[in-house]
Amino acid sequence: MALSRAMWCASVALIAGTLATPALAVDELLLKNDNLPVADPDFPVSVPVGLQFNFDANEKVGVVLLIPPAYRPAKVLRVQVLWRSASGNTGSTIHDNLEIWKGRVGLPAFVPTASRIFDSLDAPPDGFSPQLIDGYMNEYDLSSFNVIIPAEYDRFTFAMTFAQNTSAPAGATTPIDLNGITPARNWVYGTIPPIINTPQWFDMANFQQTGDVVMRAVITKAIIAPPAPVRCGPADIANDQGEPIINPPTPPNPATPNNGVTEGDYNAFFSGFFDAQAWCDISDDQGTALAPFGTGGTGGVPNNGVTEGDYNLFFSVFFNGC
Ligand SMILES: [Ca+2]
Ligand SMILES: [Ca+2]
Ligand SMILES: [Ca+2]
Repeated sequence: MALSRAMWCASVALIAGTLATPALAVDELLLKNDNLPVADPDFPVSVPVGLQFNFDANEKVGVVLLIPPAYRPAKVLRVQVLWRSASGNTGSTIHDNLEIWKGRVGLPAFVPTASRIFDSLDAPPDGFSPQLIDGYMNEYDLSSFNVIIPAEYDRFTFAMTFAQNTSAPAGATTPIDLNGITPARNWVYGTIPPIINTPQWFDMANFQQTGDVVMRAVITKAIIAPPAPVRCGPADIANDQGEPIINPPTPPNPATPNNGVTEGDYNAFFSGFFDAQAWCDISDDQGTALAPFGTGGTGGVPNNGVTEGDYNLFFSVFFNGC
């Protein structure tokens, strides 16, 4: 276990390289605890860092990142891991996985409670393990995985699991900055045999670590689609004021109630049927209801928009109500 070992810390001036600033889109925000400059993943990182801790296989290192209110709920677009040895040129290593937890890991438990919402090994279609290149800010694109931190969480945890032991300073590790450590932002998951033999999260600030781990994330404010309207049957196409709730030309007033199949649905159907408006498309051409109420449009039966099939279905179910 790394925490029980004699620890050392060294500041190393690293190989010279360009420190460019990568462009962030206007709606993106870089989150970090460390005070090192923004680093372009395409160039070696050339600023001094600390090398501390030897991690063991299956241990995790994690950083807790705070989400400004304007970015909640947050979508995690990319994550970054600085990876460094003293020489900065030991090549690349593949470790086990990357994880995102909503909330803050560790004890005492932070409210709302942390739970893991992303594991790169489970990422579709085949999962992945991160390859880390010594001397670089390694960046991983998570934007296609829809990793959303719900609005009630003001922080999340980005963690990585080691596949094998690290061996700084000769080997690379996750380095730290040189201006002190922020409590409850840097965590390691492991054991301290023989005292604590079940893995758990430990706050590195309590274990002589002197800097913040240089692991970061780029977020944007998540766009949460409004929930699909609740409909009680195929004829329930509008709210009680006749504002369409399926394929609406404009979003219906959310304050207007929808009490199932009413006059509002009748009015909406006749206001749109003869113009073939999309909210009247409730069945396939044979009058079989579309999902979620039927299997319309499957089995080779076409659905050419608003046709006689929709008319027939609407009146076959309208007077039944819901
Ligand atoms: Ca710091
Ligand atoms: Ca209705
Ligand atoms: Ca139709």
